[in-house]
Amino acid sequence: MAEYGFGNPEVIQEEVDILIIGGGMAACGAAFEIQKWAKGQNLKIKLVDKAALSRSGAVAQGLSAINTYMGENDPSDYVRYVRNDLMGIVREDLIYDVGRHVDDSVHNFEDWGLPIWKQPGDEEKSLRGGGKPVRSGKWQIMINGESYKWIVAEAAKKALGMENILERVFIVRLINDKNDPNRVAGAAGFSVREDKVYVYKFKCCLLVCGGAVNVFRPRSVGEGTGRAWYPVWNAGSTYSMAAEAGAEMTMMENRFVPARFKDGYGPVGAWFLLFKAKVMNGMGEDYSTLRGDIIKDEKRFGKYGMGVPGTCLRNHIMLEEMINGRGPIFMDTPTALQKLAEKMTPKEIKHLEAEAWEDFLDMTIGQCGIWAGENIEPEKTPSEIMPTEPYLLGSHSGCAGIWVSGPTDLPGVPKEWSWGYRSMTTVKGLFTAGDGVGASGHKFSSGSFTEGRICAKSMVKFALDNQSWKPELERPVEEIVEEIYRPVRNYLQYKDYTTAIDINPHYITPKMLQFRLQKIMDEYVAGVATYYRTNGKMLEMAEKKIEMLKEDSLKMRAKDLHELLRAWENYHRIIAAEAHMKHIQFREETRYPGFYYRMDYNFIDDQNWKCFVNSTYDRKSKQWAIKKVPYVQVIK
Ligand code: SFD
Ligand code: AMP
Repeated sequence: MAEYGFGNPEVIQEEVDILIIGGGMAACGAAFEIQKWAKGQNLKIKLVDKAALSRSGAVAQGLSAINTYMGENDPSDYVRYVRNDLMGIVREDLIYDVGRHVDDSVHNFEDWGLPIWKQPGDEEKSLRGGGKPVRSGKWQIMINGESYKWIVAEAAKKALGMENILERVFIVRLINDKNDPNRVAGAAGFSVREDKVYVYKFKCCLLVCGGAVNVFRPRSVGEGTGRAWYPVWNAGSTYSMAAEAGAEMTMMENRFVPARFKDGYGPVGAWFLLFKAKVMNGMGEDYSTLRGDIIKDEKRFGKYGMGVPGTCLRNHIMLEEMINGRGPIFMDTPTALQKLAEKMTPKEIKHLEAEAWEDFLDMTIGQCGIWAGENIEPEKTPSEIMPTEPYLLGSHSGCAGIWVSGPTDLPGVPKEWSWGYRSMTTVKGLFTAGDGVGASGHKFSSGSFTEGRICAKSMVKFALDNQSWKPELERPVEEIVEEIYRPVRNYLQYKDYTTAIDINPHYITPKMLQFRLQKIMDEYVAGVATYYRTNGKMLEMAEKKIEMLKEDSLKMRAKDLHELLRAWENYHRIIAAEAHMKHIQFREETRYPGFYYRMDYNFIDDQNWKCFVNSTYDRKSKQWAIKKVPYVQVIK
């Protein structure tokens, strides 16, 4: 083994008070905030990220807008907006809490150097100083955000200290406490650059590894493989590690199927909201005006189609066009730009066209590649729009995630929604934020950062309240190391059995296993193959196949550290996928038409299903327990 160069990892063990797992928006929020509360307390705090902080997570490529900024708006109104968009079932206490704190985070971003667009005349004023932002929508403000993550990470690094940050370490598992199975005591992972395994003990941790991408077969296959809208390095780690530690999950049936510019996955928000573009079908019809009323069918959609349609319902109207042969769907960029240009000087028109490109250059550069490669000039040629493969996330326009303890100072919130420390999961010492928090979407980058800050405060309190407590790992370190390196062992032990290293009866490559997962999810669990449709029988098939896939996942091989990363990402995806499938199976209605359809219950059923669906996973028996939890409206 030694002669092969890797396979005998150095094991590094460390005890800290607080471990932050992940380095994205939520983690940076926590890193920025935590020293303020920990000052003088002699707490050891560490952050580990699988990638490099400056460009890790969803904001890696930058963004063009901050989608959650209150400004002149009332946080209660924000709650109403999120509730409507997520079809009535959300944790309003959590959303309100983000709403009342989020603006301070955005003001900090500007202080740190993020350029925020201002209304004419206000260019020199900061938001804090009363400058009025350019709003694309009621909640969204425009930024020049190519370096957004870089700027935020710099502030996080400065606040926490680079000596407390370890990059390129992938955390594989949380480890429960030896004496209290409902408590976390540690976490373990490996370096993606060196032959090293890291084992941490802590009093508490923040698990913020983003959502889950590439669980479903993507639309981009073959030469386009690898393109996705949400970041491919969000591999379900948050959901799987929390579930395996015993945390109660919530709304894992939810998913986000965004309408995006086809093939390049460019977001549509700026086009709809800022440029006021319209979409049309293949016949050039403004189909949402012509046939938008289909969502007013009360038997199928209840009252949800009567007001401003939520994101899934907008998708539903588009999907009906596609399914009935009236595609492709186009974003009419030329008309939108021409209308805006009517009162502009030639110089202003050039600037407008540059903004159209910059929207993508700042955030989804691949879309510019498509435009350039296909000779598309947006002022002349419309672009195709397409609903993507499903993503699991809790911070954007979705609400899959973990059930967490809420704030205690809001009237009308059920007592059982808060159990001590804000943002703690049902497992003692395990906190989450951003994509990790379920039943409360539409936080976006700014809200995720804000939730990280909220966690920082409560984690410090937790660590101080538990100062005399000593974490003890439930499992021996050697066993954990062997488990993490199992894919390497599979490879080293069997690699000489065949002459082609990818073909071997003793192991499966992570890539092939990922294809299998994506095929199952796509074909049985309402992926693009079936136009997002499934039923009880299809889910039963998926259940069996995922169970076998889980067994086979023990046979994944890793011929190098890169494959070891891929192997564990896939394992995390499988657990997240299983949770999603089990929740869809349990919820016998179609709560999110346009995101997925249970064809055997193809209607919204408020009478029986206006409730949260929560689950817990038993790592030892590999069984899920699923239940209904009452929804309570907090804000009128
Ligand atoms: O245009 C491990 N988002 C948008 N937010 C906005 O405010 N405005 C926008 O314009 C938004 N749009 C958008 C957005 C995202 C993307 C990809 C695009 C466009 C193309 C959403 C936000 O970015 C998102 O809500 C937040 O970033 C979520 O924050 P967080 O912290 O929950 O997740 P993260 O930032 O992805 O960070 C995850 C981190 O975890 C690390 N990691 N580390 C150790 N071990 C493991 N096992 C790990 N697994 C993952 C990652 O490296 C990363 O650091 S638009 O579409 O509307
Ligand atoms: P997107 O670019 O699709 O991720 O959207 C960015 C922001 O704009 C999010 O807050 C969306 O909810 C919002 N948004 C996108 N499209 C529309 C639309 N057609 N109507 C209203 N809001 C939208």
